[in-house]
Amino acid sequence: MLSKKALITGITGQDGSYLARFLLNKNYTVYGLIRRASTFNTKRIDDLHNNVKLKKKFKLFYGDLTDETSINNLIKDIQPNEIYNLAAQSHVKVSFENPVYTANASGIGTLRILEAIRTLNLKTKFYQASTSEIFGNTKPPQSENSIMRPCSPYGAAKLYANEITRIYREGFGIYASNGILFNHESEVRGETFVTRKIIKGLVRIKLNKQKTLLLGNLYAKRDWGYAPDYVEGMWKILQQKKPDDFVLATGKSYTVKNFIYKVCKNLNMKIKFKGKYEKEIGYNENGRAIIKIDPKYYRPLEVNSLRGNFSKAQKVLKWKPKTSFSEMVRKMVLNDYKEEVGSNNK
Ligand code: NAP
Ligand code: F7E
Repeated sequence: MLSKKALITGITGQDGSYLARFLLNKNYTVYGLIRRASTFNTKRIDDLHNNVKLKKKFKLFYGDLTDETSINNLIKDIQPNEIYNLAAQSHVKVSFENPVYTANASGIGTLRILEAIRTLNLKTKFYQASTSEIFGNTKPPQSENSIMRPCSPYGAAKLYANEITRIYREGFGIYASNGILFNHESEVRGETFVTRKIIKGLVRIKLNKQKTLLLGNLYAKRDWGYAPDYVEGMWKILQQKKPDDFVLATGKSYTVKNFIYKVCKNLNMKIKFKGKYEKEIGYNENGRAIIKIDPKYYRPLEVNSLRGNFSKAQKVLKWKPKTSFSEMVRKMVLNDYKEEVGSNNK
């Protein structure tokens, strides 16, 4: 049987790197769109890129979601069976500082791909990386039918992308689906997202490589799942007879503070918080201040509580998260511990 062709935008990111592996295991030929940067940005996929056995199955091309020409040419040349649009300016706090770029890349970038599929008259199936951020402060649990009222330029750009995907599906008959994914983390999560930042920081404090960890809002609640489980869900979404939108989540949520306690437990560290608001401080067993609040990490508008209802995905896709919260934290802590100890021995 002929191998299917998948194009992944955002292949250098957390999800892209897991999805590429998942699809290669399913015998796809994987094409990845990467941005030109002044330093290497392919760390998460270098093992695939440098594997001579994968030369014909794994190919990377330069392009950018803000550049129509590169998108059109790539899609025209590859004529992929499936496109997974994972590329985005994906940091919520940064989107308040770069709102126009975020709208261009994370919002209109999606339209550029859909327009290429439409004008080239292709039968390509399209997956859009939508997000729980589109719900804003709608009361949990949030599902596909919940009110969508984002609280950040990122959420607004992603809501545009979510809706333009639905509109091209309903208006032009394009096979286009949204995966509305709640937060998902892993050993290769970007280090500026709160889970990885907490783990890296506390591991380094444990190893006496760092004195304090500076954080923002400790009381936001998130529904944190494990990224490798979620990329399987993305693929399942595109294997349905009819295109549709699906929430992928765990149905459980924890505060940022709960996350800190969990990490400390894994590291055999004690932590006790005292004080309120910006004066809240986390002390270790020796009474040393190891966590402090820096208001620069507060957002102009916060999404307070996210917890997803994934019953549609469970029923239709037969998808559910496999990895528990505890197991995910354990894996992430172990990985960063090894990484930090390893860097000492270099
Ligand atoms: P990530 O690690 O931040 O990766 C983002 C990817 O997008 C990177 O490969 C990045 O390239 C690429 N990119 C950024 N701007 C681009 C542009 N203008 N043109 C082309 N590529 C560009 O994100 P992730 O966590 O893997 O998430 C994947 C997707 O799911 C994103 O769209 C995100 O918004 C969405 N999402 C994520 C979560 C989550 O919890 N992880 C939840 C819901 C939705 P560089 O490597 O060059 O920076
Ligand atoms: O923040 C609070 C922060 O940046 C989580 C992206 O993948 O998931 C992600 O967006 C919470 C927020 O993720 C710090 O205020 C406290 O309430 O890890 P985060 P996010 O904003 O939920 C969604 C689903 C996406 O789609 C996005 O692409 O943690 N928080 N202190 C902090 N957050 C950060 N980053 N840094 C802090 O120091």
